Amino acid sequence: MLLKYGRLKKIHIKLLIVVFILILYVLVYLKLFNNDISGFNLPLKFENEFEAILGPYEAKIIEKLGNNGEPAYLWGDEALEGEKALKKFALNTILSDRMPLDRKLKDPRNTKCKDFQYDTKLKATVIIIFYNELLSVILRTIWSVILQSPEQNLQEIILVDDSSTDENLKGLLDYYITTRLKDKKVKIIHLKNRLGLIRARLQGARLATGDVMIFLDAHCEATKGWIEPLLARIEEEKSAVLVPIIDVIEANTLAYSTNGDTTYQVGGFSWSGHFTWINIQDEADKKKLTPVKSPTMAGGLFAIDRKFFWNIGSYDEQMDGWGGENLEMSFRIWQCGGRLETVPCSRVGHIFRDFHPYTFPNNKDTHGINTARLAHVWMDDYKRFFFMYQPGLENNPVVGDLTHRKQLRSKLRCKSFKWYLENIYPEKFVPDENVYAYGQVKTPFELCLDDLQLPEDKIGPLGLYNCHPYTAMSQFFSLSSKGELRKENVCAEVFSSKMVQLTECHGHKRDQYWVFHKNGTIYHPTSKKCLSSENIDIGKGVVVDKCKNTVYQKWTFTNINAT
Ligand code: LR7
Ligand code: MN
Repeated sequence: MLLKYGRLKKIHIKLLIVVFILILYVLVYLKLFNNDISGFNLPLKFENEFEAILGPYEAKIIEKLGNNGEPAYLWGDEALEGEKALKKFALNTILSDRMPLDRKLKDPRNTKCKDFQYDTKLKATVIIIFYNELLSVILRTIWSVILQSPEQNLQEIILVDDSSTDENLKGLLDYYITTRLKDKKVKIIHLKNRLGLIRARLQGARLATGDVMIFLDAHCEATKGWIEPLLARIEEEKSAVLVPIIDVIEANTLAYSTNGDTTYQVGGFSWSGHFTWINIQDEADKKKLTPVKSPTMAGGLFAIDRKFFWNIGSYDEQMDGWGGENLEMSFRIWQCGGRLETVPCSRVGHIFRDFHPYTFPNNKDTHGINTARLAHVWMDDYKRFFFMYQPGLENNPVVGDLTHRKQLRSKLRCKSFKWYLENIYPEKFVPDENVYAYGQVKTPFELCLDDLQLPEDKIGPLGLYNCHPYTAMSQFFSLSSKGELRKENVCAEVFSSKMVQLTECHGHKRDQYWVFHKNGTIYHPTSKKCLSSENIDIGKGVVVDKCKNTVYQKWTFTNINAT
């Protein structure tokens, strides 16, 4: 008996040691990942303090302000404060604080969407990351998700605080969750160090348990029926990554505005590495209201099967701060066998701000660096265009080690960027493909055609400037096989039968049609005139003039394709 008892005791001790080590592991794990899972055991002594803040705060809310997504206005001193806030935070914070957190919105969907029946049982984890966002805006985002998602489709909402410095986003937000959002399946983690939005999303994803993950920015409002078509589509196609139509919540009046219920755009990109909106090529697609192919996504709002997210390479964890992850994920999804689609029957509003209301550690150009990373990994030779915009990043050690991402690409046997361009985004203009000539366009006086730093998607003169010694995108022009003298999105067009401006390419020749002659003239058949640099000052726009034999009408392209 005694002996047995002694052995048992030994086993107990061993067990205790094992349990102790396990606990230690869990603690170390939590520390390692910088997570502090909180929000559930608040010290009681704070309760009264939080109530003392929340009570008056909630009492200030004006019922029906911003109801139905109508523009809302404040009066007197508050209106002035609101204007100041808009300048400071790119958001009317004063107004947001007075607007109901659960305001009602109109159903923005096309009426046909309302007839579709989705009976999906999939459950979503909604992941919302934030850094110093306004408390009332975050809460409105959460409330909209809770109120607009059927109980059976919502696994949980995970908030990831990317180490905000705003005090309200710590204890007060936690307190709100434990009291006002009790039993609403809302969890929060506070990261100990600021990780940037990419790694913050990864932290949320690691804790997710739903079948599907839906990522949202912290200043969104979901609308009626938003979640069902996303889940239903993933149920039928696990490798489909989906974006809703993203409507605009206006930063000053918080009005929820749409482009009507049939007009929407999908994602494209620019060679400078930015996300752009593009029109849908197939009009028939649009009318069907079924998911539509999208070459890229904006990045902030999307639904993805949880397992597929990990299998397809989640995110590039070495991407810091903000930017680039959206194009990286878009290219990767398409090239590695997935699909990216816009779901027109799902609509979510997003507050579009004119500037970042937050700063970045060390002022690093994270968008540029992250884009250089994705260019090296996914764009093959086509990265040459991006690096024409960012020559300083091409071989720069700040871009970091790419081994893992390149390994991922070969492990998943992903297709080439050329395949992506040809099959997924055939409308994308490649400055040196399907062109007669490209590069710098020079006069005999070493002056070059120049876009004069025209911002993307703006209209401006086709300028003349001293030729750069290196190839820079501002002096990179193409004479396309359609006879356009163009850049990525803008074409040279004659107006007032003399001036030449860069404006959106329309693809119908006419005033945007040019012919390059062997004698060096660039002829404009519609006006029967020639491109001329005569009497044009540096930094000003070129013109078309009566064709004559003069040096001012001679041009040379750096590269001419054999015809
Ligand atoms: O260091 C940071 N840590 C964060 O957690 C910086 C930001 N964030 C949070 C931030 O609080 C917000 O919730 O990350 C989210 C996105 O930041 P925004 O709202 O400042 O970004 P954005 O809306 O201007 O930018 C778009 O592009 C980004 C590129 O990295 C992200 O992908 C954003 O999610 C994305 N937003 C959208 O796609 C919404 C539609 C806008 C368009 C077009
Ligand atoms: Mn945003």
